[in-house]
Amino acid sequence: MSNIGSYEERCKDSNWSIAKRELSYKEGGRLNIGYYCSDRNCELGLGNKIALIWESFSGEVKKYTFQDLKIYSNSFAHLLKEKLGLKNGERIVIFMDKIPELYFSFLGILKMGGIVVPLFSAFGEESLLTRLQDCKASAVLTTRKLVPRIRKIKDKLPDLRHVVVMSEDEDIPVKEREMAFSFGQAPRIKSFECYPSTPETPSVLHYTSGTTGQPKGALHVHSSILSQYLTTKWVLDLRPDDIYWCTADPGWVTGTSYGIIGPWSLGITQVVLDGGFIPEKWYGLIQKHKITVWYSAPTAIRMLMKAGKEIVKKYDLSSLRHLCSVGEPLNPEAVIWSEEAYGLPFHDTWWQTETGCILISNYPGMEIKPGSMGKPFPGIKAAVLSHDFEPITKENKPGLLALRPPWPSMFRTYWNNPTGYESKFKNGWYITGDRSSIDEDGYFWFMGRDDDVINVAGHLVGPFEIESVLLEHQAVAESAAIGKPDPINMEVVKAFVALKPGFESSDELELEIMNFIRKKLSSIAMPQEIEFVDSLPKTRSGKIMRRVLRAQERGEPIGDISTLEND
Ligand code: 6R9
Repeated sequence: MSNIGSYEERCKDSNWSIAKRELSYKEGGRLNIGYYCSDRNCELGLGNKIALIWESFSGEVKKYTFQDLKIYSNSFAHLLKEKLGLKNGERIVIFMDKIPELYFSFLGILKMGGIVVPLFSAFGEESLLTRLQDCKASAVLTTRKLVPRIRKIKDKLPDLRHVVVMSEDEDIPVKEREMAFSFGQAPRIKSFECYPSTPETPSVLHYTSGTTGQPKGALHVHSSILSQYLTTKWVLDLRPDDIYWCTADPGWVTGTSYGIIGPWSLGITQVVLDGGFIPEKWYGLIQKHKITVWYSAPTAIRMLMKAGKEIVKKYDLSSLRHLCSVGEPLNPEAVIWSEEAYGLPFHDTWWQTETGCILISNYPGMEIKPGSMGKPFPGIKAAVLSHDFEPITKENKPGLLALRPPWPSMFRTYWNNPTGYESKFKNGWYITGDRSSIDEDGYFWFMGRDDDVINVAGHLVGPFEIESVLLEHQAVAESAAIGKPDPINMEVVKAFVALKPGFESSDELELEIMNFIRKKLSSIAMPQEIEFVDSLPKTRSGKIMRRVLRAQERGEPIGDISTLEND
């Protein structure tokens, strides 16, 4: 049993003041995530402790202490504030692979009071443009490899004053509004006066996809650290001597809440692997760095299952103590398999970009029901609601998964979209967009999404974003994008396309359109299949009924189509 108390005990006395106390936060005082994750650990005597073990895909390893984290994040804070003149509240985008600079700059931006906007390094120009335009970013921090994508759209971004290009050497050729930055060559700033942020000062803006419109920026504030700290401690069960590995990329919320803020607010050593998925590489990483706690995602687990149990035996994985998963439904087979293969089950956790922290989970020590998301975090009230937003009290009856706000890491708004934000609340509940049921023991079971958002390997993709880019292709007259079930990735994107007169469907055209999306949006948003159709099912008001296409695709009943235009 762990040292964190049982779920039942915690439910009796849980409240966020425990996190405040443990972080020595005094009501009304300053609260800066950047300070807590680096300087405070040094003040607590952890300066020489390893904060980050970074490994490149080719196997190069670099280690950084909390003292390094403090100094390098200071260097970034200094650069942004003193050299570039950026002010608190400005949106500063990080567009990098998982290199050390990403982690240092994340803390540096928070230290100088900026709002961090992490963007996934696989994003193409259109994905970048919509997000950068929406948040009116003042600066982008990127690398030599990725800067060409920013250059392509720079002219459409009048608010973008600075593009900082990470480089080993500051002497590289740069273009207008650009500068090169090498944290190795930069002055070592021993102390930096952090921006006096309070709990409600904006911190991180994470873009996430919805059914309608372009991606929405969920705005978080500095007090999120209270939730991230306590959930990391109690659900991920991190202890001082742990070596922790979160496989998520900080372009997505798991990679910031639990790949930066959670572990470092606890002064924990974490491993980052900059590279894709290869089972040998992953097992080798666990063996080499003696990883103890591993936070991953169902798609990765399914891929490891596919690679088989034989390969597991070639590695010493005995350092592992606790495993958790997030992002998609964790199928019961995966829980059972991991118990057989690693001697430990994966503990499913549920949460969202908007919630900022884990809210439902298989708490350590609690009996795992394979296939269930577990129970609400101590102190969190969750329910399943009917379509008139009243709690369903009957056991095992599916409804809308809802939560009773507030908690510290709850998002505060959607950037530029207060109406979209307000529409997420009904009768005092936050409506998650997921469907769930609750069993006789209070365990929550995920039933699917209640909207059209597509979940590709744990990454949410908005159909509207794909459809908008499809329409930019010269051959496309109409389009619809849906999620098609996939044995490994949970879902992949399938697009239905009606062509303009004069264009003929062909395999070449299918490939051309797929690549068009990959380049403009990302490989995640790229349709794996395109079906050419004469027309698309629409409501009388002209809205495409993705629901009908999805039901057809899955061989499910189509439901009420009384509003269908072409019936
Ligand atoms: C953290 C994160 C959130 C959506 C969420 C749901 C799906 C996440 C899940 C899960 C089933 C789980 N999701 N965890 N579905 N079981 N344990 O993933 O945030 O990218 O915003 O996605 O992902 O549909 O609503 P985000």
